[in-house]
Amino acid sequence: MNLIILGAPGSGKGTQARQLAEGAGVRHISSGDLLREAIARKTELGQQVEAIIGAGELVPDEVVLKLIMEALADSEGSNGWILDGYPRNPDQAEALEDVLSTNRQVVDAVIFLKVDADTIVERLLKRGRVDDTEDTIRTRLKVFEKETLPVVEFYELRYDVHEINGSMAIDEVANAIRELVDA
Ligand code: B4P
Repeated sequence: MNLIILGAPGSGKGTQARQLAEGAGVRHISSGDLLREAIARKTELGQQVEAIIGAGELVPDEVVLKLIMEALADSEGSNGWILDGYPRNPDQAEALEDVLSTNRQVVDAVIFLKVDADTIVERLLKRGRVDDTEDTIRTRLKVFEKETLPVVEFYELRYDVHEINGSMAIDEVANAIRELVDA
């Protein structure tokens, strides 16, 4: 099973992808986690992206694509993957289509978690990660509307995009995703 989870920051992408991947025995590929790992290890790439993430802006496409390609290559031979946080703009979506067609892989489902902005701000302030300050959250939401919402339209032209209400409790969202994946 190869799945893409789209949604605003704080919509529950990471939360749901982690649970679902564990249950289904597939690889969870989170662009945010890969970038944060690079920052924690103080690699050259990590130092390059730290300030960008702190400001709530998107990291350059070629930097993230490299990490995603490595993770997809690593997951070859597994039962599949769940992509969380990638693609985040139409150019990344195009690049992913190219990589998947080269690897002869297909996308089985695209899920879009929809949550209103006030709920998102409330959730992320509670989490309190380094990029979860009110100003940065507002920037990330603007970036999402401008850059990532067009990705939903990109996929609607190619696949069935399943919209799920991400404002429900974590378990309810998980059940809704599972019903869809098992169908
Ligand atoms: P991400 O790591 O993707 O961070 P995120 O959008 O905030 O979502 P995340 O998955 O972590 O959180 P979730 O909604 O599950 O990106 C961070 C930064 O990395 C970006 O701003 C950007 O700079 C960079 N980046 C990443 N990918 C990139 C790309 N492709 N291109 C360029 N740059 C990129 O959960 C949030 C909180 O809500 C948690 O505390 C959780 O417990 C809570 N929660 C979740 N579901 C809930 C529910 N149903 N009810 C109540 N609380 C819930």
